[in-house]
Order: sequence, then C-alpha cells, then structure tokens
Amino acid sequence: MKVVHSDAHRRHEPAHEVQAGEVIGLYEVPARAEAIRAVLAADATFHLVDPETHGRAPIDAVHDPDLVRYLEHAWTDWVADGGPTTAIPDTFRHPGLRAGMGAGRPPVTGLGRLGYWSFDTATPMVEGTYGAARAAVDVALTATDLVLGGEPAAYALCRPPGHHAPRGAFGGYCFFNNVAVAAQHARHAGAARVAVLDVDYHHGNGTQQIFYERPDVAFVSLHADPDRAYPYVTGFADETGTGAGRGTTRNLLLPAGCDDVTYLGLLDAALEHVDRSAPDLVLVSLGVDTYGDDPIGDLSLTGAVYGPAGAAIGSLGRPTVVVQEGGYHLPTVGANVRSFLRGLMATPIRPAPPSAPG
Ligand code: SP5
Ligand code: ZN
Repeated sequence: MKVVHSDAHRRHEPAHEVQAGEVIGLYEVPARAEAIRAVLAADATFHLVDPETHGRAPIDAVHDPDLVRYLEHAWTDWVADGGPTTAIPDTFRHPGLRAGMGAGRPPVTGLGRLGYWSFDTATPMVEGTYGAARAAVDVALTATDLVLGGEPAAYALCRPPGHHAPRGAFGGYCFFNNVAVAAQHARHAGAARVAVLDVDYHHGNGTQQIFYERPDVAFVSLHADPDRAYPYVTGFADETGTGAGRGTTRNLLLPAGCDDVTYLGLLDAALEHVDRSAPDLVLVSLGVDTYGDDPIGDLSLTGAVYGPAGAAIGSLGRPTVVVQEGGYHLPTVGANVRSFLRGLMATPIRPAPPSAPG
C-alpha cells in the first residue's frame, strides 16, 4: 500500500496549548507522525511517496476563501501585532456578541483576527503551521488521486489533522479539513457518490458541517458521546442531515470504557450506513485516539481491535483512502495504524471505476 507523507508537518510545533484553562504541553506533536512513518517504513508492505502540489483551488472549493486567505497571512499578522512565538486566541466570535446587530466587520488586529476564525484555545499556531496545513491537504489529495487512478487503497499520513475544521473556522488541532477537501476533489474528478467514515474518538464536526446538506457525500461517524467529550456541541444521534442531505449523516455514539467487542458491533452498524450510500469511494478519517491508553480518550480498546476494524471496512469491497486524524499515545500510535491498514488490505478491494475527465 502506498503511504503519502511530507516532512513539512515538522515545522508545526507549538510549545503549548490551553486546555480547560491550563497551559499544558502539546498532545498533537510532530513525534506522532514520525512514529507512524517509522513503523510503516520498516514494513515492506508499505511504500512511502511524496505528495503532489495541488494549489489552493481544492481548498477554496470546501472552505470559506476568506478563511484560507486569513490562514495564509495569519503568522505575519500575528508578528506585526507583536504576538509571542505561539499564537493562541483570547476572544472568540461568539454568536451572542453581535446578536440582533448584524455581522459587523471583521477585526483588523492579529489577535482579533485569530479569535474571529478559531473556535478553541487548543489549536496553537506557529510560523510553520500554514505550510504544514497546506502540505497535509496535498497528502490527502495525492492519496485520493492514487485510488482514483486504480490503487485499491492508499494511506494519507496527514498532520496536522483536519476533521474538526468546518467551512469557515479552525480548531481541534485542525486547520484545513483534509478529508473534506479530498472528498470534494473526488467528486470533481468523477466519483458520483463518496462516503466519509470517521472513526476518530472525537466527532468529525467539521466534515459533518461541510456536507450536512449534500446528498452526494455521506458522513458516518463513530465517536465518544458529545455529552461527555469534545467537541461537546455536535455529533448527537439525531443529527442526520438537512435539505437534500437529509438522511446522509449518521452519528453512532460510543460509551465511556467501550471494549473491543462492543466497538466492532457498532462499527458494523456504521458500515451498513456506508454501504447503503453505495459510494464509489470511501474516505476513512482514522483516529487511533480510541485506544485504551490514549491520554485524551476514555475508551478501553486494545491493540487487537485495529486489524479487525480495518478488515471490516475492507470487506465493503470499495476503493478506500485512509486519512490520518488523531491518536496521541506515542508508544502505540504507529503499531495501531499499521494493524488497521494491514487489516484493510486483507480483503480484496475492487479498483475505482475510471474517473470522468474533471
Ligand atoms: C483531531 C483530534 O483528535 N482533535 C482533538 C482535539 C481535542 N481538543 C481538546 C480536548 C479536550 C480533552 N480533555 C480531555 C481531558 C483528558 N484527561
Ligand atoms: Zn480525535
């Protein structure tokens, strides 16, 4: 299986994040991606390839172009404003602030603009962040091109992750929604129907928001109940899509302490929804923060679950792009991703239908 990877992620290395009011060390560190790369590089089943540059257009097709332009200049803005070496906002665009008074105008200072586009304090930015985020999108797009070109499956080793970023904001360690940009790119390249299956511990709120009204991109997510877990305000079972997208979003909730058997049963239920959407291409948002020892998760999954989970997804028999999201337990993150990918490959997958000219 081809593994798309870029070194650019290493320059996204903030010193700290703010979680629940405390300044703490970063969870979303470069060592995560390095650990995954090292494990896959040591296994002859996997072949590392560099991403192809795709430019800004595929990102503008999914995100508010003003957000994309903001992120491009965010660091320069921040420095011009005299900000320190790690950028974290302090004032957010809460809807209540201007309720009943119209939209107003966007702030002009670096700090003001940061809080205008960000939705949390746990997604710090440094000088190399924008380059890393752009490279992560290219990694996802390149893996998608490989599968559209006939590979049965490919793995995008994205960092920073993407699934928390909605159309017009960033947060949750995510800047651009890598999997959403890839899904839209696949549609543009001729895949009539696409499904995103999100198995990160956290709800993929950004991906759900981007495709909530879309009949052509299904979103199925298996995640910790937002009544106890980040992002708290999305991911409930009664969120099923709206308008033309009614019924194309599905959320399945995992209980605290969820074990391997319970998990695989719920994954089967999620896969029924994916299969029913009859996708030409499946994109998996893979987070291994579902692992029992993950520092920010609360499930009880063992390393033995990832092979069968990958195999269950592979048994759909559909072309599949796996996009990396979370997973913060450094000693096991590589082995768990490897088990998942090997499981996925254990079942033969039909190649994608030839894509129509874009
Ligand atoms: C991609 C991804 O996995 N993003 C996750 C972002 C989570 N950010 C804040 C999490 C707050 C969790 N508090 C956990 C307390 C654990 N002791
Ligand atoms: Zn996560």
